[in-house]
Amino acid sequence: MADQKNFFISTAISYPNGAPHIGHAYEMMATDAIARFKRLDGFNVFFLTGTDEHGQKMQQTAEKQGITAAELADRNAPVFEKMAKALNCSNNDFIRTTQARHYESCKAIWKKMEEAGDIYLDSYAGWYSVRDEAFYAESETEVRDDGVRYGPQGSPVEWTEEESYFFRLSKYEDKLLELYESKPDFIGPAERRNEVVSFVKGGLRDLSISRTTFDWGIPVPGTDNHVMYVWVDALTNYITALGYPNEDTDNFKAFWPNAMHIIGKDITRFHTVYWPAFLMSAGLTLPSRVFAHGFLFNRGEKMSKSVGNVIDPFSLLEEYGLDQTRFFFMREVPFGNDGNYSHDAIVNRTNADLANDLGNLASRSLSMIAKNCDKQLPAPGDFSDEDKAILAQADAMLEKCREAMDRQRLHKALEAIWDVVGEANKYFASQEPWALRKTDPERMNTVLYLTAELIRQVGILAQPFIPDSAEKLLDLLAIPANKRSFSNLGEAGRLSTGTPIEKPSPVFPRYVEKTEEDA
Ligand code: ME8
Repeated sequence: MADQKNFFISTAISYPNGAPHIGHAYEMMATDAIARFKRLDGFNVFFLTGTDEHGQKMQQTAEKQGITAAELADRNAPVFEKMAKALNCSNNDFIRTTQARHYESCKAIWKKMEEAGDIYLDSYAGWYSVRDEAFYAESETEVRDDGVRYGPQGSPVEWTEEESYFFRLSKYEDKLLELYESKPDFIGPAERRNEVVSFVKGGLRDLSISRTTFDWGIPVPGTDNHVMYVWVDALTNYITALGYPNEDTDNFKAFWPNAMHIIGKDITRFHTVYWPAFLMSAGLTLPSRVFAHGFLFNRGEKMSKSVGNVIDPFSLLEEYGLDQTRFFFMREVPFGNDGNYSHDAIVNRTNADLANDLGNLASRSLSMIAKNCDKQLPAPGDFSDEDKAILAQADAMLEKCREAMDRQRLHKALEAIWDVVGEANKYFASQEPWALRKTDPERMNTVLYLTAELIRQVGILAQPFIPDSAEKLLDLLAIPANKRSFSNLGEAGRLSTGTPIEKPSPVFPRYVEKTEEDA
């Protein structure tokens, strides 16, 4: 079916109450890699990211800075957009929740939930965390030694009492449990799924979904003093971007039925409890999967000493390079787990996996072709068993990567690709084509042809993760633009004898430590 080939993927939309940090960058890079992977694998992809601009957190931060919340959003949202570009994100849209299209969409979903009989007026008295923009039951909070009461994510909560509209979340308890049961893939990874299931099994209380004590939000239709709770507004961004409230747009019809949300683990409850309940209430299709990644921590002292504030994603890119940064985070941190990063760890990955293993292999083998084979890919002779085995391993990469990427195991996909890089290095070293040049030039041709073919397949599969470098690698092999998708992997796109091969320019520069004088 045609619609099976469509794929929607989103990041969370970030609060622009400050400049973006590495956690935001991490989520964008990883989501971009999945989006690119799917495109190369033949899917029609819509990748969405953006900023979440309403709510009390934005209003309070703006007040502290002596500006309006709108000014704060206008100052920071462009920095998030700039970061998406700097990270080479292939997003199809960048949504800001202050846009007119989004007001329409939120009003429409609110009215649908109201028509379903799921919204009623009451008053809220309970704990609220501005930092998390979340209501918490008293049992989820604790008073610490400092006398302050904290919520489950470690942010302070304050007592809030105000008139509020409520959403009948309690009505959806069984339906949600049924959803988790019948669609075990709805929430990933498993730890997050288990947490959500036990939270819902613990009983759901109706949710306060409007605020009256401040006005930085989308007005509740038919009232003059309520603004929507920021999470009602924020979650709705995903369908706004596809054209909602018009469910007949091509994008809505094509993409909403196969939607995946990539988020951080701290906002799982909003995406896997509230959001599906709102959608069920409004009579809309649910996303097919919500995957929560872990948190990043900077553990390396050396990093901050030698480079300054590297938590800032822009300086990280400047210091280590775009693809180096993308590769490091995706290869090093199992997606779904928390992860640490440090200067040494980034340098190790950059120099070992990229510069040495892939970069050197490409430059040594392709230089030999340029020099010894008349700048043309030589014709291979018969393949030995060893040749056949390594080619088979390369041909099998796509299936392994697909399987890993379907579970959002980005690090496993990269591991499968770099296993082949490792094997290719061993093959090249053990075959000694430089020695064969004199003793058995035909065999040298076979070894060089095969090494180039391995690099081709690695280059094609590495594109989602390190797009610019993979492009350079494929350029060195003169692979035409229309031969770079995954359908060209394996037998289908084998390199042709006679392909022009110039002396290669380096693809992956080594990271060289700065000396005291440079710093
Ligand atoms: O939560 N490591 O926005 P946000 C990894 N506006 N990921 C991190 C992180 C870290 N140290 N810190 C934050 C919001 N994130 C809401 C989302 S979606 C409808 C509304 C992740 O700016 C975080 O988990 O606080 C979230 O997925 C994203 O960055 C934006 O966080």
